[in-house]
Amino acid sequence: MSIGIGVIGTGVMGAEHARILRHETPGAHLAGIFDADVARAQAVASGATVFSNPQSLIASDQIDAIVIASPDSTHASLTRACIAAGKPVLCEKPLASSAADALDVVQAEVGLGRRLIQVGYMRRFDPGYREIKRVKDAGHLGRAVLLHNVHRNARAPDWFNGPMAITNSFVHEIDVSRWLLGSEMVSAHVEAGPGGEPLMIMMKTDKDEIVSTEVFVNASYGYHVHVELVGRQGTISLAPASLTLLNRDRAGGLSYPNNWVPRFEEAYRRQMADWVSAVKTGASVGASAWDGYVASAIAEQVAEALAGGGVATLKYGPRPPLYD
Ligand code: ISE
Repeated sequence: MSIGIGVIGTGVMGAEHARILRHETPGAHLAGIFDADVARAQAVASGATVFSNPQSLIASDQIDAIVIASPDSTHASLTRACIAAGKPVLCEKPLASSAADALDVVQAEVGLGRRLIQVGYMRRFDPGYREIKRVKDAGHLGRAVLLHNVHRNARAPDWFNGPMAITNSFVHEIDVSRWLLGSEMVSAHVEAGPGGEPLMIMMKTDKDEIVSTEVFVNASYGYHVHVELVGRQGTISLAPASLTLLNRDRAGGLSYPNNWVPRFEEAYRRQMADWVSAVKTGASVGASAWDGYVASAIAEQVAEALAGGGVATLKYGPRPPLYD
């Protein structure tokens, strides 16, 4: 049986999720679309029902599960509406635009007593990151001591404001570092470069590992994400993700995409396929609402530290048993 998916929001990510659902996801079909911009919704729908508001999409009996890809500030309330309707959700990161709102979502899911939410931290599905985790978990590197992350965007979109390099971009490293290391972050130190960027963030984990991250959202040359995990017996890092090596003008080089969609194409595809399978069986995969809350809570405290003394002792509440 094919399950009907509704997509809320048809910007860069919503349009990509709709495309993946239409062309690359066996067992599911794009059944409905909502976007505040009706023309954009219609352009992405190609045959799927265009709803006039997100509430009617969530309530519709054509819709079995929902992908939320609308602006960050709408994620928490829409996710709560899906929980109230008892429908599974793949919510783009971040889960909410504040830690309090993210915790409200967690509490709604705990109140329901079963997991319906997956947060779109898609790096967990990227083949390179997965291989790093496999090698580390197999013990091939010895004890992990350091994780170096680099997160560069060619340029920040117009709607990016103040702390979004942390709350919208750095949240990826918070999530993927917790996932790779299987550790919790306990403290953070953040510094900004000249004019406010790049940001350099150093976190310590509950196992004393160091996690360093450069976040540079206006790095000009292209979209570039890198990580190296350092263990006592060896290191492992992502190989260049370039599809080509271009030789001209007496030089040769790799290429970088303009944004994250081509770089993480395979991760987005696998994320959708695994989510659809999980929806069918009632299993949970990927980042949970709890993971989404922790990422947003750390991001908020790092953003406060940036505006203050640069240092934070990270705090978040105890994990409810639903997420064990
Ligand atoms: C964007 O929303 C993403 O998720 C990208 O992966 C990230 O690199 C970018 O900075 C975010 O704005």
